[in-house]
Amino acid sequence: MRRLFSALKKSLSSTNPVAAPERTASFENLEERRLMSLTVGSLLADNRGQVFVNLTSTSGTINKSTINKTSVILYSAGADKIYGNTDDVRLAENVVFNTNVNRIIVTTKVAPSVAYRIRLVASRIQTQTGVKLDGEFHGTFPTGNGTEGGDFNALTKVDKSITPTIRMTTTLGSLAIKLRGDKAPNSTNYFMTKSNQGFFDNVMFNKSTTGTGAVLESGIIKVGSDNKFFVTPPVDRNPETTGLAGSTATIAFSREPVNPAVEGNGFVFNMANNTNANRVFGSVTSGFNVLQAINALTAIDLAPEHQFSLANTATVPVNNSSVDHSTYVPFTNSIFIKRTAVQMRIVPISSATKVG
Ligand SMILES: [Ca+2]
Repeated sequence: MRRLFSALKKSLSSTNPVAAPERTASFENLEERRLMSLTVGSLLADNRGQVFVNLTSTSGTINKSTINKTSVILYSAGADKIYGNTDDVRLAENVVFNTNVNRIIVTTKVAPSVAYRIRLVASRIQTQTGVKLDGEFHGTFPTGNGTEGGDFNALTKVDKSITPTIRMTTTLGSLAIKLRGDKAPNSTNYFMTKSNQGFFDNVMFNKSTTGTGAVLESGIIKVGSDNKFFVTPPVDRNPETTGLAGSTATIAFSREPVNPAVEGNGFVFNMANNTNANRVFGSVTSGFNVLQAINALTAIDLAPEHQFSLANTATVPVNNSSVDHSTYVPFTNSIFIKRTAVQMRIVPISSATKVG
């Protein structure tokens, strides 16, 4: 580099007026090419058909109009069950680009736990100065081979491990929960089944306690955009003895207030080291700060305007500290779970691949 620079200096001071600018230009272009890139920085996909693609640009603003259904494409395997050939079927999808964080959000509907293919068309996805996506994917992020161009091609794979990760999106942010199928197989299976059914979508956080025994509960009361809400019927499941401690940032099924011998759909996050051991079936591996933020909100007792059939379910955290039980508007003021789904594994796909 030093030699190149001194050669450049030499040429700049050269008496030849034509040679000097030429050399300067070629030196600058070399530097530019190395620094300017648009890559996929990370990607998250879930088993209900939602994908987050985080783009990284060192080439300035990404051209939002280049991100649409023709540049971001999801496929199913088609009749032959092989991904990556002409038999693949494009999935109906919704593509949104969040310019604040350079994130593409793709949503489609897939049967839970069916793999799907993700393709980003490099020739279309560009920055405002026309730098194209450097998208080649070999299993690690960021993508690319250092030269712009090259489609991103990946396959989602169902996490068949005994400790899958749930991604939970709330109105205040997202978190990841590792389920402990090794210690709590029944509870893990039940939570995954309910997640796959979308049962926890629009379920509010309904109990918020701090200090000794602090928990944040959810899973029981559904809230609708019509501002009505209802307590889901109890299911009376036999508790599982998991042997896992109720330490901070773990998740445990609640016992039903009307019959503490059984469990239902209610679950709590332990916000402190608690004594509810043996009900724990997983732990929060990222985003615990989201739960702490929810638990720090003002919680209001909804009774008596809103009657609940279950005791201890009415202390609801709200997003506005001036709201009280008489001015509370369920969909507007509640903090709720928007979605739970199982995170998929992401693998490169370069040629036709059969997924079992
Ligand atoms: Ca490339």
